[in-house]
Amino acid sequence: MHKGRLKTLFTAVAGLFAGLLLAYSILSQINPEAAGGLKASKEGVSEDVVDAALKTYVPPGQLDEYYLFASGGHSGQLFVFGVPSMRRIRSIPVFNKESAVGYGWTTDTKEMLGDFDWGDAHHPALSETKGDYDGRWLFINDNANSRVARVNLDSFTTQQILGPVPNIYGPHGSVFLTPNSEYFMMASRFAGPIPYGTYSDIDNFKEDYKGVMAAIAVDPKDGNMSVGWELLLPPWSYDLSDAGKGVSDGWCFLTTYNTEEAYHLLEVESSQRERDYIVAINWKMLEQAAKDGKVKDIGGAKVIDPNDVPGSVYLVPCAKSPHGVDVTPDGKYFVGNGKLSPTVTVFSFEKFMECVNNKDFQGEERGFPIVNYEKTRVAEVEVGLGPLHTQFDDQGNAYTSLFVESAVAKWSLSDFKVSDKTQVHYCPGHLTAAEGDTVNPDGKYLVSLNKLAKDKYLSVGPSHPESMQLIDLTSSKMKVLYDSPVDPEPHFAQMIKADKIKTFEVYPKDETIEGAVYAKEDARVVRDGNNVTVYMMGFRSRYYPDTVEINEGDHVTWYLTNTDFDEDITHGFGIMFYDINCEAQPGQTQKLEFVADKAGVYPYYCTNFCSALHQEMQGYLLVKPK
Ligand code: CUK
Ligand code: CUA
Repeated sequence: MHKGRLKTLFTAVAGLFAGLLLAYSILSQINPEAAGGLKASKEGVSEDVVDAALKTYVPPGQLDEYYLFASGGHSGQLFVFGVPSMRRIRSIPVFNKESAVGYGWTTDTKEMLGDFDWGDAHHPALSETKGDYDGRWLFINDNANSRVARVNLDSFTTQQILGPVPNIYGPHGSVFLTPNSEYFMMASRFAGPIPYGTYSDIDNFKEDYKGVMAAIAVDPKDGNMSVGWELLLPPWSYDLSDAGKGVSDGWCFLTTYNTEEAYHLLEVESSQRERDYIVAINWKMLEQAAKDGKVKDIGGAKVIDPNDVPGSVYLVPCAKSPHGVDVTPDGKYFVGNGKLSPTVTVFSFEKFMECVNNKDFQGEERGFPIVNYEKTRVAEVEVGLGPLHTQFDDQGNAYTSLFVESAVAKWSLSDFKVSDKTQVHYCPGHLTAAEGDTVNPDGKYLVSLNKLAKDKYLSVGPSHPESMQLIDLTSSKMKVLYDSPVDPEPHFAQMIKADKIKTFEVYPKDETIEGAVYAKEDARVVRDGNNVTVYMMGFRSRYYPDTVEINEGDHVTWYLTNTDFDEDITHGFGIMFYDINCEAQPGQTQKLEFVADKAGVYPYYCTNFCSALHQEMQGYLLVKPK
């Protein structure tokens, strides 16, 4: 276009814009609501609804303020939402196969998943530096197969699965990190004979079945997980727990139920006692003991018998079959959520240490001193029925989920009184506040993870989705802003300020990557006996090579490099009838392996819509019969 005409066009557009701006400002002076439009056009809609809409609506072109990472329970995956819009942005496969991205088909991910096609992902935990989320990694446990995974937050992909971690049957009491991500802990739900595979009659439960807590070491450079050491515990059940911080750094706190040590009819038998315990563990002392070699090898792990390290484990009585335990942002208190008692019990760490130092004990159980309850406890907050978990805001308030009452209770850490309660629909398990388990919570938002949705969404048959509700924390009264349905089944979530996460856009070109091909001249098929290696390149909108001829019975290794170094240009790759499928993100190289056990002609094609000629991105695998 001619320069002069461009200038005229520009002036015209600028003029139009200025005119609009003027009209807008005049209009807003006459009637400030007219500019917003919403109030004017939605007659009969209450102020509350308008307020909720304005607080949650993120217009096109704008981004959410927080990431919400919710576990997918027995779907094995992790869901990523934006807050406040509650839009689901992504699902990240972790313990499940996911054909959308070929997770569980590529060589790497197949190896990571190992013997299991599913997992039960419960408790995501973001990595921390000085007790604050640092946005680097997310760790999550698999209750079903005693594993744990690391998701790297620069690519939102699972990069490591560790396990089964030795000796832990069902690590429900995980994942929670120490303040500098030195370790995260995993504690067992089921007591069992160790190591795995050991047989012992169920009547030997009290003697032969063990509870175990593992300390998983995290490499500060790359997040690599390894089993540090383990601690033997009584055959009780441990629930999601927390690490000390600030004044209580160096300790961690596990809640227990079934201190009755029942192994039949748990529903009745494990609910006999008025109080179970919070188990207080000096992990720094145990770390030292492990360094000093006070360990036995059991199942390939370094296992510490707490009898060999006196002063490392204490019991704090807590009512009744407590569920989660949570440490306040300043680390001064740890709070036990009563589950079968309508209370949250608040314990002072300072008082706990006084009891420990003065040996102020009220007995012992299984060789562990029980600290003086009356002295350690500072409050029993009457929150309501079925308290399960607690999170915190930036104003000195705590929020406790009430499963039985279908509510969230807000209470104060200064006077330990309930100041507000809001109904949620229905039956919340966990809740998560913005950075609400760090040393520096943001307040602002709380998400209640409700187990039942019932009538809240269009019906989809007898089983309904789970429901997450966004709650506004910016005023003294909590307000439910938004309902978001979600697939089974979030157990816990973490909410992190969006700008803490730094993603990359394309995989960098790197000639040292196994099998990578960056030029079409280098794309090739190499035969060595009956081993065939395909070095394939995908580039809009073609595969190089687009026919591959092999023989029936060949062992095939197939590399695919996506050489579109352009944000969001992902190519897929599926071979018909061979159950082969993956994707290669921009710049990425993937590896697939299979045996060509069927002769015939098998089209392959790009599964991921990548350009106007995406449909042309295809080829043929020709398998000659023997
Ligand atoms: S546990 Cu507490 S409600 Cu698996 Cu975290 Cu579910
Ligand atoms: Cu490449 Cu579609």
